[in-house]
Amino acid sequence: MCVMTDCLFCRIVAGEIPATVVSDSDDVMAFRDINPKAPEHILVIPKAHFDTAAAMATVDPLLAGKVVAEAGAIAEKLGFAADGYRLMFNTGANGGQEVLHAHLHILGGRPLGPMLA
Ligand code: D5M
Repeated sequence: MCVMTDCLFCRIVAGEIPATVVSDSDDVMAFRDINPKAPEHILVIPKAHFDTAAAMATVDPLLAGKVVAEAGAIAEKLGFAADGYRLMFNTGANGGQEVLHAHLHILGGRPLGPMLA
């Protein structure tokens, strides 16, 4: 379980900050991005705190797999999987990571082109 009281996403996990929750299980949670870059923009996070996706996958590869699998399940559930979507883990400063709690962006609902700017 998440213990980082100064982490924004840990506080969402703890219910201290509201979010538009899309799915919630014992160890993985998904909610809508507050600043959507596409018609469908959802963040899938491990409830336990890891700074980065790589740290999560190193310590708990099963959990990392659950995060990715949940992204696919959400895309199916919300009906945009067939048209395709993008999964993205921003990492560190050059990767544009603003929240230092591993999170998988799901972007969908429109053509995204070859790469996001
Ligand atoms: O992405 C961090 C993302 O987190 C960014 O797209 C905005 C989103 N964000 C920030 N605060 C919130 C809250 N309170 N709810 C939902 N989404 C939020 P990064 O990859 O770190 O740049």
